[in-house]
Amino acid sequence: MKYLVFLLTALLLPSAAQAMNTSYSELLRQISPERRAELSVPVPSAPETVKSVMPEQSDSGRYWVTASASNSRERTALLEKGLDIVEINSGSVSGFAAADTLRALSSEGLIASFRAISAARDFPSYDSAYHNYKETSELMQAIAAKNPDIASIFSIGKTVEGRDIWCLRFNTNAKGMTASSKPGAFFLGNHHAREHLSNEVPLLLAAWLMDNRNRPEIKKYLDSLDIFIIPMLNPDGVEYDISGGRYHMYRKNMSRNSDGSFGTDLNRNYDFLWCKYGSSNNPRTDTYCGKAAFSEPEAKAIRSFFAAHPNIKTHISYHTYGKQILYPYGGTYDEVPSEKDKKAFIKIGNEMAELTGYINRKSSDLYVSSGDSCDWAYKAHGVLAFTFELDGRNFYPSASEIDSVVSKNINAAVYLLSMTANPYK
Ligand code: 0X9
Ligand code: ZN
Repeated sequence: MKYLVFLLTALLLPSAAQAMNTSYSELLRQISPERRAELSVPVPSAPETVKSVMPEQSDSGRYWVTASASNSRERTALLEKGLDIVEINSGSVSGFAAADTLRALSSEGLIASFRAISAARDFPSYDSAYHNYKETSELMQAIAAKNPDIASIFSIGKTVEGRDIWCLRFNTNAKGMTASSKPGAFFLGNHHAREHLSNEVPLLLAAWLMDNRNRPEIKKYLDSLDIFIIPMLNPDGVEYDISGGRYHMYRKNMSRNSDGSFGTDLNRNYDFLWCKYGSSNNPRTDTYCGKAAFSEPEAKAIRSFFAAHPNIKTHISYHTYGKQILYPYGGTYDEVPSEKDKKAFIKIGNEMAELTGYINRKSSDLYVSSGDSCDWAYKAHGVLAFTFELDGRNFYPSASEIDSVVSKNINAAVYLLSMTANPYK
């Protein structure tokens, strides 16, 4: 079975990945202000604009369209005419349309504005150092290919739109999905689509660990632990958020809801006090908890992943932003039942706060929201699970900020590795 997984992985991921540079310092060099200046990447002061010309009959492109619609009936009519509604505002909706749909809507006087979107789904040029799904997958594949004795890559499941959710694993004797009795540490990013730094931190952590694998103080963890890294849990949402070379401020996954709207908040979809507090059962809202606990394939994949790896002891789920380290519970003001675990959360969290300059606190101090992944991981599996709210003053910090955020978070992650074999020491 495991050979089948490797074969499929090799077939599914482009071979270009084999030749890719995986060096941590080179990855950082690519995002340095000097390098960006060298490449003369312009940093625009305003979002890029695309000249909009009504498409010809032969045009097969896609368009981002804003059309007028003030009520559910009008929105339903737009859906039936082929508009893929993504955002609903008062008096208008925005979404994707093929050229012929755009022409038809325009002839009925329904179009407020439109712009062509490039087939490529990518970050705006000034933030091209961030890794999109393809680049993330290729880099993970390249890291695994360069370190075959210790690293493997496998998919933990597929997203709503059918993308693989890739996991990199560092373990000297267990590869792919096979079980291991070594203590496990698990780093996870991008529950929320627009939180792109939360992909960069675990992704570059993986590159850094492999670059430094022979340093005795790192080798001892690589030899004795089972390390899992899933940098991008919600690639559908990420690809939507960066589609057309601009940001969409999108948070959720890409599930189609019964009212035609999109998305469940994946960090409200786990089965601990599901949909009780700080979440909404209105599908159009950003904090929609989904039809049921674990209704979403991405959350289900995480559930199966934890079930398959009961050796996992420690965990960080990366989010942005706020410079906080949050420990359970966040779904209730109640304390975790074990005094020993509470002490470990405070001690380990405080140490990681020292290393990052973040504040360590109980998650509910921020706000109470139930159904989040870390509460569930702790409650269901006893995992010492921390939510990190990384730096940034908004959801789109400049690529030049990646370096410092990643570096300090590597220190915190390595400290967590040092505590994984015995978190209570
Ligand atoms: O609300 C969330 O899911 C997280 N914040 S974010 O801005 N990244 O969306 C925080 C989760 C922390 N958990 C609780 N306070 N329950
Ligand atoms: Zn988040």
